[in-house]
Amino acid sequence: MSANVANGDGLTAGLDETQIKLLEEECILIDNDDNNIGSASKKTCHLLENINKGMLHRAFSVFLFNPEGELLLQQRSDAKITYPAHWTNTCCSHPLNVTPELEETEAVGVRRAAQRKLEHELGIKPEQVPVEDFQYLTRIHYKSENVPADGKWGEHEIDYILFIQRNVTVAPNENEVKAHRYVSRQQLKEIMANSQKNGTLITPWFRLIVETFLDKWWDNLGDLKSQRDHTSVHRM
Ligand code: DMA
Ligand code: MN
Repeated sequence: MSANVANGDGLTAGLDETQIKLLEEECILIDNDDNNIGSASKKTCHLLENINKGMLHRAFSVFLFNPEGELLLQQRSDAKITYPAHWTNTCCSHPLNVTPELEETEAVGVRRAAQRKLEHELGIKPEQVPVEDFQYLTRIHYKSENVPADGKWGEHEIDYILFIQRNVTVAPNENEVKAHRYVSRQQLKEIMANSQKNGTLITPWFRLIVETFLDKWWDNLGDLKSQRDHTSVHRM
């Protein structure tokens, strides 16, 4: 792999130091069927130059609901390298190339990574989000260029969709999260419908999920097992 990979010298000039450091994380490289084929740094995985050659990595998206059935949204911080200031689902990131997060049985590695990042981004204590409480629903294969467009960064992932309904205490990490709020289905519909008019930025993957699957899953919050599809990878 390394011979084809851009070193990215100078690519991070002017970016947030903490976020630059996080580019050293080692993500899991996969083929189109989500088979582990190696690893590469977060930086390498998110460079358009590599994405355009087909490089693909494993990711997850958490949708956390409170006991009232409202969804927790976050606004990404201005420091994020990709999609700064965009509103999105509760938490997104990547399982890392470390033994506990590589475990594929019942997607336990991805669920462990979700628990880790809910604490890192939103200050949610791991005991409030037990690994066994995350419902893995399905996988979405998705690609996009960064917004605002920079010609450098993008996403190309197979994204595990994880739902969890729990009463949690949120204490956001300001380097990651600018704002957060719970929304009802009606409030989310209004936010999405008025986003252009109001200048509300929405991540492309969250918009895709809202427009395709979210209603059906939200309808079935009390019986998420009925919504599981662990065989498909939805190409979007
Ligand atoms: C990447 O999220 C994952 C998806 C599903 C887009 P991210 O950019 O928030 O990752 P991280 O929090 O690790 O920077
Ligand atoms: Mn990614």
